[in-house]
Amino acid sequence: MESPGVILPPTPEPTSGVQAGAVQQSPMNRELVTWVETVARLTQPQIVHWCTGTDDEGQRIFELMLRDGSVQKLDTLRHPNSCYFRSDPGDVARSADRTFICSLSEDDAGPSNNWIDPVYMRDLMARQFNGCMQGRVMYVVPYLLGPPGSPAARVGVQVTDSPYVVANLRLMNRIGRVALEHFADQTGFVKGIHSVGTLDPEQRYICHFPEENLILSVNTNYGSDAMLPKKCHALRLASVQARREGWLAEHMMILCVTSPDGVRTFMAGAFPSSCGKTSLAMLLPPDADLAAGWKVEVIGDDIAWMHFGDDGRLYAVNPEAGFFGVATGTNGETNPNAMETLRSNTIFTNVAMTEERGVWWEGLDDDVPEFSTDWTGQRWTPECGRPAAHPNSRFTVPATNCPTLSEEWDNPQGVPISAIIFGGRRTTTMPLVYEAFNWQHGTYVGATLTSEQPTAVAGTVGPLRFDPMAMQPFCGYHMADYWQHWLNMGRRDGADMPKVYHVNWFRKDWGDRYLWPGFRNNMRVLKWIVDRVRGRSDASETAIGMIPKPQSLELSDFSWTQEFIHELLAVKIDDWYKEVDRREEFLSRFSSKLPQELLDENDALRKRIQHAQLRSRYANQ
Ligand code: GTP
Ligand code: SPV
Ligand code: MN
Repeated sequence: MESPGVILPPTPEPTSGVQAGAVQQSPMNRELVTWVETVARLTQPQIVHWCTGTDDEGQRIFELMLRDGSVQKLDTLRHPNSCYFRSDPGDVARSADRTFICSLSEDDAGPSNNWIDPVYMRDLMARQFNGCMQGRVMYVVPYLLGPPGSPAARVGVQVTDSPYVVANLRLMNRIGRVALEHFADQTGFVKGIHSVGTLDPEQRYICHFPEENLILSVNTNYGSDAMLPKKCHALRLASVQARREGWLAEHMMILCVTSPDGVRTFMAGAFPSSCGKTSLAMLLPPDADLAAGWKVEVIGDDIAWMHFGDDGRLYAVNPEAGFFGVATGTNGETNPNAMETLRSNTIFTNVAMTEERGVWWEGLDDDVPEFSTDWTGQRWTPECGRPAAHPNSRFTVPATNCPTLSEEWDNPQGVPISAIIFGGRRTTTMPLVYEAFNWQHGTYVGATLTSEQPTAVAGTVGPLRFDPMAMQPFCGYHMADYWQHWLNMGRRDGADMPKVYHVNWFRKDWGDRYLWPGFRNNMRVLKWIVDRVRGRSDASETAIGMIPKPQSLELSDFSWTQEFIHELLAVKIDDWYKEVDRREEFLSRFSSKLPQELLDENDALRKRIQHAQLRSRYANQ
């Protein structure tokens, strides 16, 4: 039995007068200590380790994992301070069907969540956790979500028996002392218990108890099913809290576009998992735009918490402090800023490791290693017929690694959001970009967001799935109540809501080729949005919303053919009839609680399409 080192007393040593005093005297802090003692009695670890978040502690946990073989050190020249981890082959992505919302009433969870009775589930989880940490270290990780000193920030504590999870939390979150210092100011904290357990997928449970601010997770060691501050706290529980308190907890990246005149425009964007949030947040503008003085900077790549400011605008903070990004497909062309970001202090999960202790994944480069160890731990050669990296392989890095991190990223007040962008993977129907008419229409656009998720087989397209606001897997309560909350936000006295957009980088032609080159070129769409929110660009009104006039997309330096542009911006009546029918069927699943406004929007859209059809018929006569 090895311990990572010093076992700290539950209350940290005072560092400076007032703050440290507050830590020790806070009733929250006492509640925390009592709760941790209760958890330890249940799980029976040999050692309880309170994480301080210091570099020294991180180093010792890293060395411990190296010694027990759970991670491998990468080449120190090419990947300073970085390591390689493989998870169990049955534990490589979020387990949506093992994720439960255990609200007191089933109706509060709604039709889009798995609900289980909280009393039953607590009992089941108590049996899972009983003695599960015997002979091992129980880490206690206090964490702060949001910038230090921010009125939007919230605290929580995750107890875990996984050093790998602690290592990830260190990179992804503000943990340890800085978090404890914020406990005094808070009226409550989220409690999370996690155990790696047996990793048996049949016995895996990721459970949320919104009334108790409690998360229980067992038999997983992967991603946000095990790193509880991310999706479990910052989205599922926070969404419930946000509704109660009048703010929004969203699955959105946050970025800042600076125009050549120095004006900054902040945008938030919701795209379903693996549909382009990190890529857009880290976007590198085309050379001509860089030369003209345009700049794009990242504030967050996955989650946004948005509160009203005194001026009635929505201000966003990123509750996290690091990125857990998709590795597969990331390269110097698709995301050069991500490649810079992961040069050091990175945990690579489920990629391939080369014989020189480097990393490789499909889509990284053409320098395919002759031999490597694949994500399952087997010897891999280019001829072996298996992928070297798992399609959902990931990198974990601190945000401060990113060369384009905005200086506003930890502004306690957040950044004022001028535009909210929704987007999914759609091979047909959805134009490159359109603007919603107003907040209610924008809420409808978000509520009916769909994507064709790629399947595990490369090159194929999955079925069309609704993923409202990209929150289908992450909304901790009834989806229809959530839509009502969005509508209510826009009706608040003095509210000055962002404009809402829908984008699609994935439209294809008959030959199954993307019509849009994407990536850096998405800047052309961001610039149009900047112009729109600054009132400097016109648009054509169509049945579905406002669409750029081709000349306003600034495509002059662009070799893309005019036909493609025309096709990209086309609103095809037949496709939209099908779309409206699909949406009506989807919305009707929420019948009892569905806000009437969303049905009204769907009907209004259908009428506008009918008008457009008539108009084009007469025009052709
Ligand atoms: P999560 O971390 O799962 O929430 O994913 P994400 O939304 O951050 O997606 P990410 O940016 O990691 O992109 C996922 C995949 O989409 C990657 O394979 C990207 O290469 C691809 N992608 C992103 N932007 C574009 C684009 O403009 N065009 C095309 N064709 N692919 C893109
Ligand atoms: C997502 O699926 O949206 C992710 C990956 O960001 S995970 O952290 O596993 O949720
Ligand atoms: Mn995500």
